[in-house]
Amino acid sequence: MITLHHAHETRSMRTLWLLLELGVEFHLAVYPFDKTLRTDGFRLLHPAGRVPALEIDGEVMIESGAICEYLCERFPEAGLGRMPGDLDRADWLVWVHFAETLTQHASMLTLQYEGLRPASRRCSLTVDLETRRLQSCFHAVENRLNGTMEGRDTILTSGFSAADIGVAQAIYMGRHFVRIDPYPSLSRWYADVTTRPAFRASLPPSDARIYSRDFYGEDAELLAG
Ligand SMILES: N[C@@H](CCC(=O)N[C@@H](CS)C(=O)NCC(=O)O)C(=O)O
Repeated sequence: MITLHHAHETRSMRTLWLLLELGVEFHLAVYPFDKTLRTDGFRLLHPAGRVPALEIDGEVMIESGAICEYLCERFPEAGLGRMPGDLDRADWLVWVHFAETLTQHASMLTLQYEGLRPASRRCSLTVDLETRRLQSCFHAVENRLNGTMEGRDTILTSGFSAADIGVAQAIYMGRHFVRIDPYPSLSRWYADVTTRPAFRASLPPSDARIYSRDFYGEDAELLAG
């Protein structure tokens, strides 16, 4: 049995969404996003006390990018990967892993706004820099979706894949800090992929959210003048 060790609205949401799209049977172990992840028991699963961790085929895997590659290779019939030899293989790898570039900024901003208490512990320089770096990543996704004459409906030319899952889940986190409306192609694509039943099923129950606000960016917008 596959077991996903998960905390709502974190990177493990991307593994959950992928497992649901793959249509495989799995057990979901949900943890609060707090010091529980740093206990000795949890560190047996993830040595650095992070999520996701995935028990599969007698192994415990960490790193959402590696897990994504493994799952797509393990269940190729779902067509969410692009195997060696596929014309979109290089782009698939690039965008599956670009999700992590996006997420590191969203994750730092989540820490600043939701992890640090009281708010006076926040660092305005970090908030400003990370907001700008996240904006650059949103630009990159916008340009990717505009990259052909007619534009793209999915990250890859060849259609929906795990690259859409990774990048869209990173945007799900990042849009709490940078508005997506100024990016028309990104907004259209995000609205489309997030109608998928598997995305909907990966969302947290309303009482288990880690984001207490829908948007935190006013503070950064004020800082930027
Ligand atoms: N590169 C890793 C990062 C894992 C990671 O940092 N996960 C965050 C959640 S988004 C976490 O568990 N943080 C807990 C902590 O930092 O204490 C991956 O992609 O799996």
